[in-house]
Amino acid sequence: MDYKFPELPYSYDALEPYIDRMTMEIHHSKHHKTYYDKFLAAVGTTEYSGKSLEEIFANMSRLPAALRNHGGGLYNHSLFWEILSPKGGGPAIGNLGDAITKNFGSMDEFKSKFSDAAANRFGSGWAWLCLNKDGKLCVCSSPNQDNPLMDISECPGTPILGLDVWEHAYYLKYQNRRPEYISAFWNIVNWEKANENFEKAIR
Ligand code: MN3
Repeated sequence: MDYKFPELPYSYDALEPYIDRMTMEIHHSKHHKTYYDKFLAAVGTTEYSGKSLEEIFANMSRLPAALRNHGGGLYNHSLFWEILSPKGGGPAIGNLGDAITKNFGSMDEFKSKFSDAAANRFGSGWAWLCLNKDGKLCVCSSPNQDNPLMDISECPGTPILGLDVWEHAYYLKYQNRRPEYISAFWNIVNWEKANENFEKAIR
């Protein structure tokens, strides 16, 4: 397969004022691009060259750390850009909205749980909404560029929504105020895309 470095589905300034233009430009064109380049270099030396990221993640425990860090960085950011939108925000929609209410009690309960996972992740990492193998939604966080698709994950599942809580994702605008960045995130969540991810995951 061809590994793809995706264009953003909106302009660098489209998520203002919640995420500023300079953060988006550096995050996408430098950080994400570097994960992509280093992933290509790392995967090229293994038998996994050409395999899907999902297949690589399923065998992560047997593979070099460069694939974990850069493959994770490639996948996680590609998902992240898609679940953000300048037209986002509001409550979850469709079957995902129903499943959130069923699993967490209410949209507010879910948001609070997810926000806590994002705020309490020590150091760099991600917060996730996943569908686990029992068909239930769950919230968790992972360190560095790990994700729930990796066989080493403490919260295995299929990611529906992910939030980058590395400082590079928010420091220029929010400095040490990670909770402000997390609460701004809810204004730009692309629930249409998240619902698509959910529909694919439950199939
Ligand atoms: Mn990042």
